[in-house]
Amino acid sequence: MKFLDAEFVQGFIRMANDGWEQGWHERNGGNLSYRVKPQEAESVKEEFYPGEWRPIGTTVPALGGEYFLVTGSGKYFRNVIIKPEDSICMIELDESGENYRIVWGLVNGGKPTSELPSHLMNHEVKMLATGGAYRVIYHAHTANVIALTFVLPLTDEVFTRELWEMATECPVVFPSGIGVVPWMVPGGRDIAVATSELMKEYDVAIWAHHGMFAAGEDFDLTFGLMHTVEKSAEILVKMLSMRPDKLQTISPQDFRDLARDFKVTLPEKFLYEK
Ligand code: 2HA
Ligand code: ZN
Repeated sequence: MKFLDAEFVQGFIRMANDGWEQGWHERNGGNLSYRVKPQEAESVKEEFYPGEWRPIGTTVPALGGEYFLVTGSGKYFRNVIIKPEDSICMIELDESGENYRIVWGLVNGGKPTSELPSHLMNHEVKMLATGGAYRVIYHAHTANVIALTFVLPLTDEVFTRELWEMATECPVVFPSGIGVVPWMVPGGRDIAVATSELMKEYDVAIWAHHGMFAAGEDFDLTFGLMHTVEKSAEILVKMLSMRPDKLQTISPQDFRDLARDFKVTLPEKFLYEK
């Protein structure tokens, strides 16, 4: 099978373009990774031309030998759909989970996303927590969530509760809540460790004054999660722009009733009295 015709590659390209069309990827902002299934890697391996092994910058032993499709460092989401072979790459990890090599893509040179340590550490946490079900990690520069990180306290409790209140579907779409990482230097191991700690509990982590990470089983669920959180943030920004307080909202008891009927568990730490 031709690499670019494979369904998982097409799904990856479509998701990158959807994110671009949402306005979440100015210049080279944001990055996307997908943990490739063994049969998918097998189906395109005729086109592999492995490069040099290089250090990941962190260690992900549980991911040894896995393949990932990832966006390239400095590459633009805007270009993924027109020149995927220049914008994205497939990488293979060595058995120790310390090194990677490019096996396809980035034909004009370059490296995987600068946030590779965060992507891989999040993948490792999610793979272990879900018995392998989660395969997608997505980082986007979502303007409304970023705006809120300047005016809301940077706690998991406040962000989760405020975003839950803005749209009834939210507690059903992200029942475990949202984690918040205070401002940190991006690109390195420290922010990767902080983010992957939060990913043990949540599917969404906000990076203050920077953007968001979302994790999920497939492209639809992960894009949909990012979209839902950002839309809820947009409603909150609109509401706060009209007036600083609410005349009415969804109450803690309303959330408990919703949880019962929709068969989700909502942690009580988010249902505090205000
Ligand atoms: O430029 O989004 O966090 C890519 C990024 C870095
Ligand atoms: Zn970023």
